[in-house]
Amino acid sequence: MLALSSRLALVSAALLAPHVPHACRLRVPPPLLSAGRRAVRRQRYTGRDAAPSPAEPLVAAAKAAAAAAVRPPAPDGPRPTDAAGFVALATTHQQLGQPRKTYSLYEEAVEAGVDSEPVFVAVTRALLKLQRVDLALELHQAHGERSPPDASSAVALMRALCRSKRLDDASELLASLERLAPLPAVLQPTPPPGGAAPVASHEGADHRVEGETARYPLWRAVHSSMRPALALARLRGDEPAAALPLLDEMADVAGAAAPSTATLVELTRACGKAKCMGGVYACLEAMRRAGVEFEENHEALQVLCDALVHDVSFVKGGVSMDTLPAEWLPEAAFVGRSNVGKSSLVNMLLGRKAIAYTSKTPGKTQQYNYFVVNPQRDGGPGHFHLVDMPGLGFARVPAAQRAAWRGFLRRYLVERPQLRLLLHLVDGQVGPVATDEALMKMVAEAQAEVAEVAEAQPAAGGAGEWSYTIVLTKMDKRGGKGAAESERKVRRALEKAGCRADIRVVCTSAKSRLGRDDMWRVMRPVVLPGEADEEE
Ligand SMILES: Nc1nc2c(ncn2[C@@H]2O[C@H](COP(=O)(O)OP(=O)(O)OP(=O)(O)O)[C@@H](O)[C@H]2O)c(=O)[nH]1
Ligand SMILES: [Mg+2]
Repeated sequence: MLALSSRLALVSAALLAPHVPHACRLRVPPPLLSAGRRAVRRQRYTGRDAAPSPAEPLVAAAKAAAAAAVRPPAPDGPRPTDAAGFVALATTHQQLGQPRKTYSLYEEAVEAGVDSEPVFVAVTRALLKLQRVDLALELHQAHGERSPPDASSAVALMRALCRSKRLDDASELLASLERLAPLPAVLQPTPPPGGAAPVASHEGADHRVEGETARYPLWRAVHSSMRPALALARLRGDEPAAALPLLDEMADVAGAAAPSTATLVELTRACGKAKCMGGVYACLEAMRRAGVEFEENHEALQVLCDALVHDVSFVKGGVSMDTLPAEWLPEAAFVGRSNVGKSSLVNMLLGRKAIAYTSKTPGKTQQYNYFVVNPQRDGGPGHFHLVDMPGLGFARVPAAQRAAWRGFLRRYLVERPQLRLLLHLVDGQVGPVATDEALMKMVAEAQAEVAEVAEAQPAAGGAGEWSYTIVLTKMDKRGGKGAAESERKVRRALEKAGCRADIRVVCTSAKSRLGRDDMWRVMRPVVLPGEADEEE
């Protein structure tokens, strides 16, 4: 706030400047205007016009300020001697539509030895307003040789390059800024004790690097907004292969350098449209690292699901090994006791209301129901099968039938090379029961058998091996404490059955959609099977 006397002086100056065209006069709020008028009237009434009054120096200063404010510097007048003069002149040239003259102001300011930073900012802004992104880029290159640009100018230039589809220039700009603003020293990886590999941590970066380096805002802008902006432009330009490395790098940062949730949601949607499944997974990872709460952010969850599932349809129901689809597609199978919520979870995962039939009456699903996801991808990433299996241990099914189903399941686990992921659903309220323990035992034996075969045939590259995950269902009925208790019970049962110790346990609810993001994380080897092959 200006002091009252200065405000009065400014008002008076506005009134006392009759040579200034009406439209150019200072806009003064009405209460101040009347205060100004009163000040002028008082001067007239007291007849002090002739003698210098104490207010006069102020009025003179305000007159000068008003004149400077209303009269932009003449474009061909005397050259400015300070940064403010160059900044004002940049506006004049921009208003006159003179991009070259605007550009040369920066060089002039450098030669004149004034503080070139504000001039650089003003000239960049003026050039972008004149839509001369080429000159703005040239300016950034010239300035970058002296010092790193300010973050907001760099972001504005990156956005303008993306808008005008100069994506190769945008990539070069990004690379040069990454060189100019490297990872702050405080975030450099430090080897943890015990000789483990060093890990770069961006968590809590804001807090730790405050004041450490002037380049920090630029480093942050590069990660949180410039790289995502370029990735988005690449996706929209139908260049998913060029977008993917940018998205993967984005997924590596967190804390201060993480993009906003809105940016990540927009990127996820664009990845879905560009059929870039790896990109969707990079966004999912970036959301995890940015701490996005999916339960509270249903939009993010829906966008994620829409990006991964364009199209889904029922294929067929298999009742024996010979009647399963012969097509080679990676598959994820949902298994568990009757009524545990398998069909409901298939619907929840796919974002469909009732593609798999659910029922309060146990024993609804009687065959291996195959659903094909994204058939238009034609064997590429994101084209896979989901299998909704019949419930195990249902008492009203004849014993012979139950034994036949068990035999079929055993063969399926050992002899089905398409199987990549077995999701064993356990009621989160009840915990594992005898049927679950029997299934865990069968899984441990089947996995050992598959691993033995894989070892005997190393040329097959581990074909036939699959991962196993426990999914706790109906967790909307249990609180956070209940989840920990259910997980403990599951871990004990797994150990007893001889299963591996690193098996994942995921909490879900088909009702509240809890755990849909985790389910998709678990589904990664099915959605992106090529990636797993590369790792092997
Ligand atoms: N509260 C709650 N109820 C659920 C949830 N998931 C499923 N249910 C209910 O549990 C019952 C059984 O669900 P289904 O999805 O048909 O179970 P299923 O495992 O496919 O059953 P079978 O096909 O008979 O083996 C239905 O009444 C569902 O509405 C959940 O997450 N929360
Ligand atoms: Mg079912």
